[in-house]
Amino acid sequence: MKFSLKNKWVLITGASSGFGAAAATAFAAEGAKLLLGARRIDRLKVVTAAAKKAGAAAAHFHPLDVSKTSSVETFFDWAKQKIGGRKSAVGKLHVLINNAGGAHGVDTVANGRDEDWEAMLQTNVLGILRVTRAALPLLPRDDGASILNIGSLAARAAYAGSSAYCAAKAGELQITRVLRHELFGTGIRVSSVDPGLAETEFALVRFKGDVKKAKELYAGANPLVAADIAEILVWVATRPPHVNIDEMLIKPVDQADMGKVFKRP
Ligand code: NDP
Ligand code: 8X3
Repeated sequence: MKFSLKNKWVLITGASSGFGAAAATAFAAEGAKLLLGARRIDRLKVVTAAAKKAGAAAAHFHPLDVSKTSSVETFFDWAKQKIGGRKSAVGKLHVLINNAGGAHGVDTVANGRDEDWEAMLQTNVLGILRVTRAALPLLPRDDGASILNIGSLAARAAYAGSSAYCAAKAGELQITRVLRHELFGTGIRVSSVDPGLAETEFALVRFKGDVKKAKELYAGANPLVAADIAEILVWVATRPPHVNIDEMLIKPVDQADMGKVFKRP
């Protein structure tokens, strides 16, 4: 039987835009209770209001920087209070979506910058580890809980100018696989949802705010949109509790590989 998300707590990192914001609305429509984190509070406010409108049983937001352990700890102290207090929060978080992350720059290794490499590994890899460590005590055993990690086609393909991003997403994929071993016998499901080209703020961040370059990447490409991935996240989390979707690769039909996208006139 389909796992119901009604009145279940769902925690989403990177909920201020793109997949995270769309997931907030999609899980809200299932009647879930939402805990949303990211650095841009103004954007989280808007996403939270939209989630309430879409049918969330509850929706709350708090600042979160997954690249800092202290921020993750403060966020989880807040999350536990929202769920009902330190002790009663244990076993009450049914879905954790590790979505915060992204790419910074398109430099080759020869020209790469430490700050870009560090940002990519801090968010896409260490961020998942920090957030999952904090969340694990809250996830119920044998009650359909899910950890959904957002990976990428970049974990499975290579493209010049993407070394640290490919490495980071390969790291995410391996963390997901390791967690499946470590959580063996707990009934906690662990999945990697791995999109290809999707039109979000991803390109704007990658091109460091260059709107023209970001638009060019998507122009004529018929890319995925955030709602496509949000719908899939809901589907994965609502499978019957004995079903684990291990890994899922989703590409636009016009994408053959990383950097190989058919552009329609
Ligand atoms: P967006 O840029 O639209 O969203 C990224 C989200 O991550 C934002 O909410 C941002 O919030 C948050 N974030 C970034 N850094 C941090 C941080 N240090 N702490 C907390 N939150 C952070 O892009 P997407 O929605 O596309 O990206 C979501 C995920 O999907 C990323 O992991 C990305 O790598 C992955 N992905 C994207 C693809 C695409 O083509 N769009 C394809 C495959 C994977 P804020 O800035 O407010 O902190
Ligand atoms: C990004 C995937 O295909 O746009 O995570 O490079 S792709």
